[in-house]
Amino acid sequence: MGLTLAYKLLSEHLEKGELRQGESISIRIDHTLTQDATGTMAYLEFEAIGADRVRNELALSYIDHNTIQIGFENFDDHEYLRTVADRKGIIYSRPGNGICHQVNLERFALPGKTLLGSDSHTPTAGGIGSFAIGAGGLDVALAMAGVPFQMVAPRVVNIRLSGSLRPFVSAKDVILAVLAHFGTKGNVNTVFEYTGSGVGTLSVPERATIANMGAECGVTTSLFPSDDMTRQFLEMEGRGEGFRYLKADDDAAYDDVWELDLSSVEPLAACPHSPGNVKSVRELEGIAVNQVLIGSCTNSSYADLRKAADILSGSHVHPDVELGVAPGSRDVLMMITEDGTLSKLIKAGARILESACGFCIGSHQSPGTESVSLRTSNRNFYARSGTASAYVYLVSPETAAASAITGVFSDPRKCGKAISSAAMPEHIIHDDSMFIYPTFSAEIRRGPNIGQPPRNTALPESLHGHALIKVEDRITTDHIMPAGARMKYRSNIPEYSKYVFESIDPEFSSRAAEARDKGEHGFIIARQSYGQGSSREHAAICPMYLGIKAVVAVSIERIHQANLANFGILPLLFDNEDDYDRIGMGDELEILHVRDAMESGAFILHDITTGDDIPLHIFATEDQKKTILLGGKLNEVAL
Ligand code: MIC
Ligand code: SF4
Repeated sequence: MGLTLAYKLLSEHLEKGELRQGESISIRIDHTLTQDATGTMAYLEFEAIGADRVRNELALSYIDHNTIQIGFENFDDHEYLRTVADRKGIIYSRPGNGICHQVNLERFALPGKTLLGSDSHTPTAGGIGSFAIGAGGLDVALAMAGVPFQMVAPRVVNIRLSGSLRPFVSAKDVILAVLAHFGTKGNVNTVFEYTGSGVGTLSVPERATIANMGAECGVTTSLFPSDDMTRQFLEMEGRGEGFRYLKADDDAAYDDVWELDLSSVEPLAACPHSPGNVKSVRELEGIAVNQVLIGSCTNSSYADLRKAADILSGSHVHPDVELGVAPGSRDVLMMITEDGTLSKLIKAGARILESACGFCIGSHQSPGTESVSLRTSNRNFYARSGTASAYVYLVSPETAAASAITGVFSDPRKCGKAISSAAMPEHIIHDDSMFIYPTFSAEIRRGPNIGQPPRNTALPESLHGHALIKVEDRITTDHIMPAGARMKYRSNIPEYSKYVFESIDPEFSSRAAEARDKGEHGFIIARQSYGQGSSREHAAICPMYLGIKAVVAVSIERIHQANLANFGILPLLFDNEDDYDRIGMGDELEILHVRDAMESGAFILHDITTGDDIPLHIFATEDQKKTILLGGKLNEVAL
């Protein structure tokens, strides 16, 4: 039986363990990336473990999230990141250079390389054939120090593409079709591997859009083969020497196969408040739209903006609509400037936004009260836009542009315009002058907002406290740790901790801090798919800082589970799902004989309020159990 591409790449990088599905393995990491919002903590951790310089092949630090700079904090963070990069051997991508995943795809990602990034959309590079994984900052810090990355050998699902996309239907619609089929939960420790005759019809940026939003399904990564299309992309980027052909064996065995005929895909939209809530644009036609935003790491390539501009050309944005466009990289901005695409956008009334994450993470362009916002980004979680009452829909650039003109949800196939089919311009601009290469000499600068990564204490032998919050299904890391206006506190844990669960329970933080100060151990009770979405390890660090010792859930998503373990919080799962209903908010809870339970994996949660004993099991590898007992990786690793 032949090998999948995923297992070929894993076996090339295997450092420890047996490459059998479900086994715990460690792999060598070639490339790493961080962005500023997770990067400050990652580099503080890199320093805290005593690392003198990076040991992996290529380490990149991008500034793209906190670029609005209200107050001194963000600029200070950038200065810390710039100087620590210089000192430790990391390439620094200056603010203005673009969104990490888009820039990385254009300038650094290579087929066959492993990439670990402190951002959940790192798998974007799967579009070029990298084995690219999102992780918490501490795991990336360790990878930069040359420590292999621990993961579970995944199941591999084959998404077999045939046919080709019809005009006005785009890669965004393909991944929305994938999301409609696979959903946003239940895909932990899975790789989506794309094969079939349809793959060759998709450009690298289109593949990257599809790989990018695999993150919304919760998969470890998504992977495309490396073929002539990939070679052409790399040659145009002036990086042809990094090309290699890569594909699965013809008789590769997959855990599941799903066939999708690209010509059957129609314009789709993810409706509020989940990327998995997919409907056809046909069903939504006519809904009044107040805002249209084109950009983000999902859809901000040259071709995305070119298609949107072709639709907008000769028309003007509807008076009821605000239209914003954020090119994904400075290179894209220069290309659309050179070929006239930018002036089409400006003439149509678009507000040109910075090449950064911006609106996607709620840093600006928050929609109005109860208004409808159409975005080409990848997440429409509750309140993420900065306006809790708004209705955010995720759509393709084509649907976004068509709707911006009419002021209502519109099917782009009916817009009556002609659009370019060019995935790339004839001539690619690549200007690397906004990268700063390390000299190993800078003095590291730290502003007053930059603290130290907090350490947990070793896990006590018995836990005693209260259910400090009880939450429903699909709690995202945006619910746990808000971004947007609060993101400037990413380097200041005591301050950021004041906002844990802010959008669903603003009293949580003070309640938890009070319990912690009385010496209690806090419990979070959750249902399915807890910790979906981003890689932000702050969703573990800040609860830890507030005294949380255990998350008890029906299921926990991969990156968040690893972050909990990395900071010494117990990830516990109910043996019986229905037991979730037996624990009340505020119940007094206890777990005894923690070390024995760790050994067997079986825990009993005693609910003192009701007298119930609830069976739980730990969701952690043997290595993670050791880490949790020690109170987290910072207490474990010293270089
Ligand atoms: C996101 O899209 O949610 C983010 C902001 O890029 C996060 C990282 C972060 O919280 O800093 C992610 O996707 O991991
Ligand atoms: Fe930035 Fe949005 Fe992409 Fe996250 S999803 S990296 S915030 S553009």
